[in-house]
Amino acid sequence: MLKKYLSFSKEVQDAIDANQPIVALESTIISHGMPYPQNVEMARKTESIIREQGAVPATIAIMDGKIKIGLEESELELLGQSKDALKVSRRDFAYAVSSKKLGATTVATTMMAAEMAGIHFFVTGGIGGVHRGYEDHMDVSADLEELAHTNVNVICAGAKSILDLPRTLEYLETHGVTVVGYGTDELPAFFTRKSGHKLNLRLDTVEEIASVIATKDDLELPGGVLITNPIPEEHQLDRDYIDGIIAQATQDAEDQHVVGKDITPFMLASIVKKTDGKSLEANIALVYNNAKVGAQLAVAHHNIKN
Ligand code: PSU
Ligand code: MN
Repeated sequence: MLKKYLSFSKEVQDAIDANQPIVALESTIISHGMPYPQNVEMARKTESIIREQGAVPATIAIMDGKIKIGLEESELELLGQSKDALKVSRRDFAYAVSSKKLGATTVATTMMAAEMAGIHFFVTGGIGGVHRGYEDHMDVSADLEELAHTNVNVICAGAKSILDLPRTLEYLETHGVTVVGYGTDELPAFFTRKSGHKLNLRLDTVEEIASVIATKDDLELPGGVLITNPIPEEHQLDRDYIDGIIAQATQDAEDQHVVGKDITPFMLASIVKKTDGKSLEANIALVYNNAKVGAQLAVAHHNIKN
């Protein structure tokens, strides 16, 4: 039954048939995470970086009642330009498919679709988490719950300090999610390499991470491993500078009563504006770095399994 909803691009279908390593990519980062045309350029280049490392990219979205695994150029362009693509979280998934609307998948729903398609690695920029002020509004991204249950390993640059990072780590610990610092003792804070929050596990090679993942699967432990990969030194932003901008954007969101799923896109766009595009450059650079590491990890894991 599920099969009738999945639609594979030729490149991804060929990769499955040839048993090649595949890396999933999300589409909300394209439709709601970055402005056009930089978003489409980022999506294309991210895909080509994954190919250069010997893996096959599979950008995921919901279109015409299908869960698309791998997008054509024209489909990337459509998503990048669309003003009304739905931001599809787990609760929206069935509606987005049944209504045949254009749906951009978040970290949570990209994980769901990747698992349906048998893909176990997924590269993105940053994940959602526990929002600041949690004690008042209980806003926790569905991304965290998905990591707890769905067996897809996610490579990201940590989470932005628009979120409550210590609570995000606590939540992940409670739900049994292994969080790896790739070459770092601290949780990276997206725009900066450091956050001041210690991680429980640091690993310095993709082979070691692949081995943990392969063992986790042998042990039949559910959920995904979260690999946090710091932004390259030369692209990181000054911590005080970006924290100041984030504080202003947080205040704007509050003043304008932005709530629910609109908060993250609002904050991202506001930060890009307030930094004159500097945050966008950093964001794109860290995605490319994650694509490289994520593809290397998928290849290392593939080598263990084959
Ligand atoms: N963080 C980013 N860029 C993004 C997102 C988060 O730096 O594009 C998107 C991802 O798709 C993530 C989603 O899954 O926002 C989280 O939204 P929420 O906080 O509403 O769960
Ligand atoms: Mn939320």
